[in-house]
Amino acid sequence: MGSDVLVLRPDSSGAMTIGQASNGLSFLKALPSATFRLCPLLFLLIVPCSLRPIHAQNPKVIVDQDARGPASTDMQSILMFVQSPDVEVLGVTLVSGDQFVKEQTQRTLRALEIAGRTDIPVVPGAEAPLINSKEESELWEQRFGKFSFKGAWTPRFYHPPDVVPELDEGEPTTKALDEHAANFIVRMVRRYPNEVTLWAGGPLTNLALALSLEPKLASLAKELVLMGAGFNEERGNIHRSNARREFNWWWDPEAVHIVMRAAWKKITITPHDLGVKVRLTEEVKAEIAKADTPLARYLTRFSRLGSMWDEVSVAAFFEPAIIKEKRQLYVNIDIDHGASYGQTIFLGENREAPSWWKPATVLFEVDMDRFFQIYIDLMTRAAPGPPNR
Ligand SMILES: [Ca+2]
Repeated sequence: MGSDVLVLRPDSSGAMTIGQASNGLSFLKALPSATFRLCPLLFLLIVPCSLRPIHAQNPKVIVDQDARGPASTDMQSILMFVQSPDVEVLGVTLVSGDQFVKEQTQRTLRALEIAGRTDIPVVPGAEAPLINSKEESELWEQRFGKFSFKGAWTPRFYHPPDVVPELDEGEPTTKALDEHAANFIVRMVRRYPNEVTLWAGGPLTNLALALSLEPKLASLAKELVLMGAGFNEERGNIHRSNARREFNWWWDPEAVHIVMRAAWKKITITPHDLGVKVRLTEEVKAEIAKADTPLARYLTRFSRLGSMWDEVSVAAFFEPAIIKEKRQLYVNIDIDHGASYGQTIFLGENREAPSWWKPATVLFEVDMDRFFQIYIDLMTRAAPGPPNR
């Protein structure tokens, strides 16, 4: 591994590759089934419902997430999926990251109760990264400086993994599935070969474990869509030294390394760089507050202003036409346990990459107006209820 990292650590040369032209696939060609009926109630008169499914069975999705709650970017992205009548959510699988998985499980169960989607299985997964740890992160900080955010390890709100605080949003009455998330992912992908989109909004530990259990997982899945990685965003991400240390990927770098070398048919990445440009505002919250639904009341009470990292990834999956700028890049992570541990590394499509690096479509700009139409529409709908299966 050491030689890989020495050759590929990108620093300034890596940043230059980002300007190269993309020869990426057309999203509309690549995702013919992702043509969804999303007619925002607020904009019905001016926005045609141009993306309407004519055939089709709804796409099957497993939502793998570090579901901090209540109403974080994590939870709102889950809610966008479960509010959509145009996808079939096979399950919500949870992984420690922004919070520990036991707390996330309770908060996700509660959010799905509020949304009226208790038909969707909630499946807890990895409590800890494969190799990275709170203790190692503290040793790293002693050498290289403090992180501004460390998810569940962040000192200002840290509690042990087994502790589940009282939930302000109410305690759930439903229960999680008695199965590990990695097993659930393997089971679903085997049951529906070539049909399942794995959408990952958190660290990739569950997917790495699933790949270890089923080496054919990547080729059996339809595609991988994820929020993670950091490129040239200037605000330093979770550490002032470098904008390529994005939280999801930093939490479990070895899992990223395993996942990004697997044989996926297609990888789509929404990086930190895009998420920080899209921010929840009081105006958008006010539109949601007009809806008289339990979900709208939950969001009005608990959602916080700020970046919408994960929601953007969901909207771009639902409606690829909102994507205004994307690039084909080889994307990976530095797993050298020194100063560079957990940094995104990348090469342009025309650069020579090691054979195990897979090209990914990386999104850098979306149509913001249309994004908010999609978000508001989904969050103000009545619960779609369980699909007819
Ligand atoms: Ca997340």
